[in-house]
Amino acid sequence: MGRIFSGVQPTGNLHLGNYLGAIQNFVTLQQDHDCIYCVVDLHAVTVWQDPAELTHNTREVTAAYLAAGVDPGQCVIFNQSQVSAHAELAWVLNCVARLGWLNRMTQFKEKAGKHKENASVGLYAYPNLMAADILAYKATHVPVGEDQKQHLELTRDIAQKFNNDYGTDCFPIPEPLIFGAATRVMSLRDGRNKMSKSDPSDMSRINMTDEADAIAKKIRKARTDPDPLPGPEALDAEGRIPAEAEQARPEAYNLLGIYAALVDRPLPEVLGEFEGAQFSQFKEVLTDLAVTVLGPVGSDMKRLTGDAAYVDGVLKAGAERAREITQPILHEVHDIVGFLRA
Ligand code: AQP
Repeated sequence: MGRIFSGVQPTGNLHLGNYLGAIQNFVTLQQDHDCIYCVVDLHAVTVWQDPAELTHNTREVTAAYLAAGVDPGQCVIFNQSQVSAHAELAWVLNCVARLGWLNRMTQFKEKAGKHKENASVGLYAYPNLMAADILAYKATHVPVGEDQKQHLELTRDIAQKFNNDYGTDCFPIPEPLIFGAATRVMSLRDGRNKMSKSDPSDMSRINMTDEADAIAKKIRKARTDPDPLPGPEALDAEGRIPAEAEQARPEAYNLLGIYAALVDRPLPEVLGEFEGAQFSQFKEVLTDLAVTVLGPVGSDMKRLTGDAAYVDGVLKAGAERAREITQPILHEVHDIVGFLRA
């Protein structure tokens, strides 16, 4: 595998979905790959961010990477705004991407809601910036949760069109890496919605910095259904949850998926263990596991977030390495496009 790029927005309320769907996979991948992990602050300002909170949240996401085990000695860790190649390449890609492509992006429709006319231009063009993030490093693989699949397909279209338009093979066509037992962690209050930072209900998500009693309360109050837990025969031949089963019992499969991801065991095995159990019994075991796994990460995150000098130093060193990688790629793009470099 070539080069890995991924990022998380510093928009507060980092949660279990961000951890299982993204950050935990970053740690796994760093062992044998060239990895670049970004705190995407330019993406964050596509919706209003209080400046002081944005600074704090940037340090907090960095602290989450470090606390989860991302090693700045092995990977490049930096915040996006410190590396101008992202914004510069995004402009060129704005001129490659088509309006029709962006009009199909479901995340813009969800985030802009009924007030599309009032959404920022940045929110609309967000996927082009994401394409620039990836292509500025000629990254070949992008670990993301399910929700980012459509944006990554757009990146592939943009890379392909740039290469075709200019008759070049400058950009590799990046592949999504969607893996792990929890690629789409759902809300604890409604299993049909994704667990998300912007959900107004804090009870809908387990935050990475939640204390043990908060985790216990959220899991205890998590929505369930009246039936006992299903067994492995409910899964398909590949050990996956069939769509109809998930639709019928979204909360049950969400909690079981979270358990499997946290304990790092295959889903059929977990269903085998809890077949026929009541939710009350299962929730106690899940709580203990969530506290054991997240507790140390959350407390390390808090300690590191408070050590601004250390975190800022990691980001500064990472930004320098990122600039060294992107500068020749940006020069290559300028030459291909025909921008004069005197
Ligand atoms: N619920 C989730 N399950 C699995 N993976 C998830 N990710 C996010 N939510 C889940 C993955 O986390 C990475 C970073 O996400 P992001 O910070 O760039 O933004 P997001 O996807 O917009 O996160 P949220 O929490 O859903 O924020 P809001 O509420 O603002 O929309 C990505 O790899 C993402 O797939």
